Amino acid sequence: MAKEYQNFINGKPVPARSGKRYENRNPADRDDLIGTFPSSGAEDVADAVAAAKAAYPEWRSLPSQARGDIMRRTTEMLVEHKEEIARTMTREMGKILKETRGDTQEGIDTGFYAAGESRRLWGTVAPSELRNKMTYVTRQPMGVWGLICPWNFPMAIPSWKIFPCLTCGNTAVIKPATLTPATVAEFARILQAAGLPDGVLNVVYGSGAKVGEALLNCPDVCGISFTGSCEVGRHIAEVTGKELKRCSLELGGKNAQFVLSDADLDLALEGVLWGAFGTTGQRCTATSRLIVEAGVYDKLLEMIVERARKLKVGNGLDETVEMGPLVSDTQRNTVNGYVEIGKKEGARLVLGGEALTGGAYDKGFFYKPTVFGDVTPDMRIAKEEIFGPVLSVIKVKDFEEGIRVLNSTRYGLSSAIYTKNVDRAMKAVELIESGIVYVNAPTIGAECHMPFGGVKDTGNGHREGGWTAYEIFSELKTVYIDYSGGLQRAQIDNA
Ligand code: UN1
Repeated sequence: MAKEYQNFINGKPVPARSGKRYENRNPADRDDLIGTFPSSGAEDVADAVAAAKAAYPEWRSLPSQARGDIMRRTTEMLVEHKEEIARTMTREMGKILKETRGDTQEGIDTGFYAAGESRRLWGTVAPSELRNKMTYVTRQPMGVWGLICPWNFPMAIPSWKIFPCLTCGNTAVIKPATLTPATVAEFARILQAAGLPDGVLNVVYGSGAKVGEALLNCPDVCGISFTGSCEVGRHIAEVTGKELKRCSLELGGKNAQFVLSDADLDLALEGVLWGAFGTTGQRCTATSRLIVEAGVYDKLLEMIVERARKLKVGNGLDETVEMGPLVSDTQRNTVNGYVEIGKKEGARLVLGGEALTGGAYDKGFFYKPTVFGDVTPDMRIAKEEIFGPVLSVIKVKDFEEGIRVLNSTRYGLSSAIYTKNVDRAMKAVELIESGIVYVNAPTIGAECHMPFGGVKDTGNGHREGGWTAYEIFSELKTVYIDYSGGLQRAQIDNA
């Protein structure tokens, strides 16, 4: 019998009001049914928001350290349950166990960081321009947040949103991705077991069109935190813009690793293999372009093909597998569509370029590690996000051209430069247009205590991760205290 998951509203499991459910299956093995989940709608969102709204006054009145203690206890339990969470995540998302353990670890790190940060929700004290008067800034919670999550990091990304959002004193309704709902169920169960009061976090399962849209349009929701596609992000920005609500967006990427001729090529090779084929290329930070200086282009391309063709693809639960399936058939069709586009555009397909089928592969959505050589910057496979194991390799004549090509997409999330020349490395850090830059390290692998996000169409200027996440989920209040006993008029009496 498949497990029947329920929404989690006001601390209780509840079915969708419509009674509708959907199945979630393992993308590596469609015979493996993870469970059935509620297909919720606007009425379920309304219930969840009402619960979050009712829980808000008490939750916000707790000292932030008391909230932080709950985050710490939650995190200790995540540590205990790390292995089973990773296994569930591999079953529902497809990425290999090593990576789902890493994803869970990212949630753990974010949780411990939140516990510490609950003691550091600092403001600023400034001298007043008048005598016998002081002024300072304090951080305030905002209300009920809507948290909308993608499927590629089923624990880490919900944790980036939940921990700072709740630590700041807000309550929330979270919509997990429809393709990876089980991990968040476990997260919510643990939060409750760690002492989170009912209604502070509510989970509503269902589609973006129904649940996401209802959250977005709910007048009692004060802000939306969204990670996903540019298209949906733009829509969220429009609605929240019109309603004057806060929204924080983490959108697409077309990340490049730029290798100069003086680089350690073995190191660059390890970096690009991990960046391009880790998570089957389904990270917003994935290395989708490799830009190589002409002098080492042929050599590096050959090294990549040699190694990538040997990557073991399969069910991520097998510890020897190096790359799992794509998350869904739709995703596989999208990836394959881009491969066809690349071929038509005249790029040279040097590896893969098709679904991996036959035997056990027929049970899942597998795709061969794929490499295109001789890609030019104007091709769609050099500009658009693919979200799959497809690497576009571009030859450039020198450093200046490489930087120009690197910056020539609409996105700007994560970039890497490989060189032993410190001057070049520093110049690249200065010139690269992206929110994250790595020197001699791949484009994936951001650390949870540092700001995470991008420039241009990758987002709207907010940074999740680190202390900056706490700026997203809180409002500033400026306080003036006059202890002069008389009326003092700023701008008039301060001569
Ligand atoms: C994402 O793909 O949306 O930096 C997040 C990384 C991970 C997070 C990726 N720590 O690759």
